[in-house]
Amino acid sequence: MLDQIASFIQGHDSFTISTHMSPDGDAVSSALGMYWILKKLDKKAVVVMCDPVPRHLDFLPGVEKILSPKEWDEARYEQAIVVDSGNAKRVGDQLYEGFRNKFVINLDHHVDNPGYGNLHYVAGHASATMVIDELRETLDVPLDQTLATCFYTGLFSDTNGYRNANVDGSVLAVSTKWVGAGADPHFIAKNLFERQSWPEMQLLGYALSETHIEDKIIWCAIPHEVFDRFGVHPNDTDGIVGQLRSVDGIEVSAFFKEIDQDKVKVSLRTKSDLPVNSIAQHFGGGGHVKAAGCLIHDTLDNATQMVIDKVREHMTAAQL
Ligand SMILES: [Mn+2]
Repeated sequence: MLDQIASFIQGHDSFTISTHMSPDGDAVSSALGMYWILKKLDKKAVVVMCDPVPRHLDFLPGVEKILSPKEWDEARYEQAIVVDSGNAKRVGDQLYEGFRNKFVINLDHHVDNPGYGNLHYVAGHASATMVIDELRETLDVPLDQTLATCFYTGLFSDTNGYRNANVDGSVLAVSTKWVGAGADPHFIAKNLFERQSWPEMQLLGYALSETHIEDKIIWCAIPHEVFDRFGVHPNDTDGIVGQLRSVDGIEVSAFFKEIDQDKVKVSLRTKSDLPVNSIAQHFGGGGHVKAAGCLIHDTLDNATQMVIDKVREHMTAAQL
């Protein structure tokens, strides 16, 4: 399949690249990695995302070129490449229609990806950037510092700083290759994990004061007005669910953000073997076995209740 995708890319001129809504480190890095590969092949390319890039990713090469849906001139870029998005709708409502009219290449590492699009390559790698690097090799584009920085950032971010269960020798070997090509581990780690703003830290304090723990489940729900009160964008709080999971004895952590009225973004994490992506799928979302999410159109209270009930149900079934 990679060969077919590579020859399709070689045979066409202009591409729009996108990724999932609320883009994280791997989403932005794999989209930019794809962008730089296309540039090296002298293609016309543009990256568009339905939500803004989190502030701590502003060091990535090319991040300033990323467009919002309003800035995107859909007709100018004929083909579409979607990276790191487990299903077609996760590109977001503002982009989904536009992408439906295009030839779509789906490059991903989510095991529950149904294989949407006209061509797809889904490999169960630890990051989408590992998938993009494979495509780079197939296309014979040389690795350089720009690409290596994007690739390393996606992998370091999606493995939570090499702490996830899927970190093995191949993950470290590919990282070593990228460092050899110029990726700077300390610079990337500082940007990813040590750039919380003081308001974000204060919001974390508030979140902890509103956190519940019951039966090895930890969760916290943040109403929309709280983000306004602290002056923090909901996209800049993705670290909180990981902090919650880090509590000793916890199996599942859940973080609920009311991003708009009756629009609740849910993040789920586990450190047990309970596949949280199957819980997210029940609500129309998805993701990885140990990290998944969904968007629920209901009140914050209802969404919280429904998801926590579902988590309990799955934990009981798994005898956790
Ligand atoms: Mn990813």
